[in-house]
Amino acid sequence: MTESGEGKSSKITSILSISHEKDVDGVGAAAIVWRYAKSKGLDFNVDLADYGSFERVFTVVASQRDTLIIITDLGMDENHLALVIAGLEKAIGHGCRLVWLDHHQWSKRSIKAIQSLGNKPILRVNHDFCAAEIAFKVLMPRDEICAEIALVAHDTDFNLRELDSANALADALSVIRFHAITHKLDMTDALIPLLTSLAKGGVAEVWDGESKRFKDRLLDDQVRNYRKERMKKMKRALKNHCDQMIHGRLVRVVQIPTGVTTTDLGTFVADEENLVVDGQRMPVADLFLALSPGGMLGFRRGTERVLCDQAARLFNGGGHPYAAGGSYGDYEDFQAACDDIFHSLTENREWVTE
Ligand SMILES: [Mn+2]
Repeated sequence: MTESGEGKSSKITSILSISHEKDVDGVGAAAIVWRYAKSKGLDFNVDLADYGSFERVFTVVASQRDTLIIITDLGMDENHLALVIAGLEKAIGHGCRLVWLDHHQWSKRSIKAIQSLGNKPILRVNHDFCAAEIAFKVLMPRDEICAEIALVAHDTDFNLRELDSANALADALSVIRFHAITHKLDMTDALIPLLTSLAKGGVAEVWDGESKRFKDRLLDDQVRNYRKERMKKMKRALKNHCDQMIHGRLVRVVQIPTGVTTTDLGTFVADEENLVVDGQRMPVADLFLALSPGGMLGFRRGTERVLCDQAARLFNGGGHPYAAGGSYGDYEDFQAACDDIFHSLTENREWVTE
């Protein structure tokens, strides 16, 4: 037996795609991996996961044999690094190979741990692209369907919101995910129909660009209804906003309703047209915070006079200058929580750009 990577890779019979369940980027990346598997004539299995389910995912990984494991749109969960490495080591011992494509922040320790694995692992982390774009470039650079999936994923992941198809897919994903959460369904099972269509014929298989409707009538109705309800909920939430001028910047906190994502709310409050409360027009805030009932904080910005990632750092979080996340913790009184948040933002001015 030789230890050469080529010798082992020739035994590869299937692909296991592990991707982020939460957004178009993650699901799009999985669709690209699926098309790659088809192009190579390999069996395909998929596990759509989120942070918090690494223990389950890497237990499954540990039992794989002669499988190419392709992980996309997931960074390393530092708290579970040892568990992840142990699972991957076992799989690699069974003739598996690893390809990990991502665009999140990676610590040196985690990069080294992955690169030290056997069987020539491939780790590509690039912050300039979304995960679906990286998957497209690395795996299927000549496939037009994958190119379009990557384009749509980019539009949602960088919050450009320029493509109807991208907005529609993001909303469809929310509809499916909220339904699965409410009914305690397996997330991968719930997303398989959409993923299958994407992998089969790309965005055009799911969305009719002419009529601007989903080809699946039921899904189309659900998304329309979801958008209507969401608009109502966001208007109601905005009524209850808390505003404060801090370091010359307008900071606005809104309690995020269930069934609405931070991105939805962030997009809503960034448009002046939506900012009418009781007949009064409000300005777009420099810094916008969405506080969830569970105490999670989403940060978005209305101007470039603030840095979301620096603000999020004050709440055990991080992210990008234009979007970030953190955690405030449990609270009962929204107004009191806002005052407390404003206090933290007053104490520090790293988040203010000059
Ligand atoms: Mn992503």
